[in-house]
Amino acid sequence: MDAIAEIEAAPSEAALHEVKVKYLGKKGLITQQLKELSLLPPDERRTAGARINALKQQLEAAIEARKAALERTALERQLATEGLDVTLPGYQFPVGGLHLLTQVINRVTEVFKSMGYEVVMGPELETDDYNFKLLNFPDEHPARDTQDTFFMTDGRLLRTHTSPMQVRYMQTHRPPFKVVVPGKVFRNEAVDATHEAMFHQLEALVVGERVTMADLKGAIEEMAKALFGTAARTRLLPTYFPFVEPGAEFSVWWQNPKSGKEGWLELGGCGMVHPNVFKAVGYEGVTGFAFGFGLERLALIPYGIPDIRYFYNGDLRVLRQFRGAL
Ligand code: YSA
Repeated sequence: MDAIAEIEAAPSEAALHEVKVKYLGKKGLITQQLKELSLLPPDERRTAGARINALKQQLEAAIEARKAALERTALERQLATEGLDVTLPGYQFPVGGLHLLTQVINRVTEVFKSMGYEVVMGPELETDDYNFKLLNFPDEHPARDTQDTFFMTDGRLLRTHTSPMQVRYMQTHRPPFKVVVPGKVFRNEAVDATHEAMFHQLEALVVGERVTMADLKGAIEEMAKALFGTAARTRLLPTYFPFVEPGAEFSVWWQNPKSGKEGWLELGGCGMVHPNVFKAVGYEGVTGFAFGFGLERLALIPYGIPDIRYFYNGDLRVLRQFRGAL
């Protein structure tokens, strides 16, 4: 069999390689002939050299062509066995979604951003000073009992509210400003349908010259209208927090268009920043208001969720209902 026929008959890439070595390898027939050229008389050497080189090129081209043909056949065989059947039914990839609380937090912070508030975050592990003392809860103050929490051995604690960020923010900024702080808070709580040991609050703080209680009421009213519609109403009832004077709890009148249920939804606390808090951060000649409320509370009633624990037990049957709720 001549060389070209051998190449064209090579059944695999390995066999083709063997033929290539046989003719063009270091000890191959063609290589050998090229080496032996020097033994020929000079006048024969040139024609013999040209002939052998032409043959070499012919073999190289034949090898390339056979290699391409073998690759094509292998690919065709692979496609025939592994081919994609586009008529087969596909399967659906699971699609995730934002947790209802994440949606609520995003929505509420968007509302405040649209009213010109800056959004900041604070540490969840706090010192007693920020969580209590600088907020006018001295040691042994009875109001500390309303916010028991979890303590580290070094005296730090899991913050019981987002209010410590009022002090942290004021220590590093000069008024006037408007700021909100969403985040996780913790309490040593007997967990039930409306109380969790970990929940979320949103704090708002506005400080400037001549900020009044009317501004506080207006801010709460604006937030309620943006969240619950223009018919929403709000009310303040006097109450006590050490870091405000006067202090109030605030509620929003809400109506569920689906169930027709309505009522006062008590959201959180508010008031005018206490002079002792301003003294602790070295502010003079300004006034301010603050409020803070539970974000679970905000989501619980309007969405008809009967138990706060549903937010955290990871039951997909609950979570799926609120994919893209807002
Ligand atoms: C008051 C005055 C200000 O100027 C600023 C902020 C505040 C709020 C204050 N820091 C505070 O934490 N008040 S609070 O103890 O009454 O909690 C506020 C809200 O958090 C409650 O109205 C409720 O909506 C929610 N909350 C409290 N304990 C909870 C809870 N939500 C779920 N589980 C719990 N265990």
